[in-house]
Amino acid sequence: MRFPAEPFRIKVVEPLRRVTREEREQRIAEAGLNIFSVPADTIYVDLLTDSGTSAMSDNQWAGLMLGDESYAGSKNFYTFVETVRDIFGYPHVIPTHQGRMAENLLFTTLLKKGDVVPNNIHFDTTRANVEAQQAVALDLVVDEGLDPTADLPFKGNLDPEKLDRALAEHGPERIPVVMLTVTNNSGGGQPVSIANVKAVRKVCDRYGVPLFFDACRFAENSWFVKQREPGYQDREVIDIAREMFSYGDGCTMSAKKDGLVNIGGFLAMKNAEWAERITNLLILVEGFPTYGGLAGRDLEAIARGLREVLNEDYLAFRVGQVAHLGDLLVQAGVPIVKPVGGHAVYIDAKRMLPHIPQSQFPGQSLVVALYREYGIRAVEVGSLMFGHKDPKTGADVFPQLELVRLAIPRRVYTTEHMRYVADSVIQLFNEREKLRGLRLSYEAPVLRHFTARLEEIGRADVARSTPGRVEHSATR
Ligand code: P71
Repeated sequence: MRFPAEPFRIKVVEPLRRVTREEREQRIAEAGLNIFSVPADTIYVDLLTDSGTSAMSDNQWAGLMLGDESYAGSKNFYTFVETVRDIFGYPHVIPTHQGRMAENLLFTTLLKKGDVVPNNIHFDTTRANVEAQQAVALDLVVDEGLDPTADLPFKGNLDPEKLDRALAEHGPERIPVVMLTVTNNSGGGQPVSIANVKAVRKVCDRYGVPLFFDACRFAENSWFVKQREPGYQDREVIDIAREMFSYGDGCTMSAKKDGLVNIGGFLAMKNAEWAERITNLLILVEGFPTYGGLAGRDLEAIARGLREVLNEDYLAFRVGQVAHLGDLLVQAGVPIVKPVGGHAVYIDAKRMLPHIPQSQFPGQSLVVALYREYGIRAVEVGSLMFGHKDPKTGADVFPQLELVRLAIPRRVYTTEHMRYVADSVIQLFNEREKLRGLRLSYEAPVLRHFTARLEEIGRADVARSTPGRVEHSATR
């Protein structure tokens, strides 16, 4: 598939250190086969996350120099508020240092014990912040959103019938807010259609419940609407975003994604009384309302990033680059989640490595091999991240999906980097029977994937023993 070439040129470069396979072998062993514990400067292509890893533009860097670091009333705050109001349409804008603080402030203010929050699929931090209030996080994505092989345009949609049933069952008094994550990260970066937003809004109205967006990847979602939803082909992406947000009452935002910055976030909403309560809390935990845990220069960079991310040449390249990586893998027969999402390609490790049972972490085995052989960092989204012991029986419970996510930072890697990643994954795919299962040697009681240590069962040197292996000179 062809897609537009990079709509930017490179003015500043960040050299990558050459690391030998032997060093990587040692590093990953020292890390207990946990990719979170590997030093980032030993990685060639880092696809751990698209969050906070964007390259800023010259325009954003210039904005940093215009940072007004006054404690109160920084001019950058006013530019930031004006920009958020213009795109999102919500009058009350509250800056935070990143997305999860926006979630924390919202849920601390709205939720009480036993409440229920529906969402298409809660991202981990959103779920954790709901549960921290002893409330229940309900995932109500359409059924096809959980099928990695269903090649459909809007697999991020929230099922309005499931939402209706949840509201009828729990009662609107126990559901203070309905959330919609755009794009749906935990479901593979899949978009939500405007028709679905409207349908969800209708159900919310029937019960008098407000609707909030988890808006991290709103520009990528709006781009998919333009590409895929009938009636939107001739609309500007910014207008699609404005229309989408017009059906909501507010949003939480991690600007580390579609804000094109390395740190920052915000809350925006219509309800003045909520905004006042949240602002009082903000002063306690983040700072004065005109900076909210950020420097003035950060607010300027976010304001500029929010405009740049809606540039359609940028979006065509961005979403096209991610799709291109997916296409290269599909052509070689590598099983991935389809269609490719906006910010990442998800490899289906269950189908790629059927000889490794889920109890032996096939996804993590692939993650380890990608780093050791090729210097690529991916992240497991499967049995290591979500597997747990049943509290009653003590039996192992594994998630339905066993995925490896290749998240692409924005404007950071070239298409040649994508080819390198594709070649590497394909090489491992062709040698897949050599990958071995893993077992845990240490696990923490919660969020174990961040600190777990593992070891290989029946260790086999995959690529080193293979004659004719492609040498990637960049990392040798
Ligand atoms: C991602 C992240 C960042 C991350 C978070 C936790 C562990 C590893 C990496 C963050 C999101 C997100 C959505 C939909 C809220 C947040 C939190 N995603 N909603 O995908 O995807 O934002 O990081 O600014 O607090 O790698 P925050």
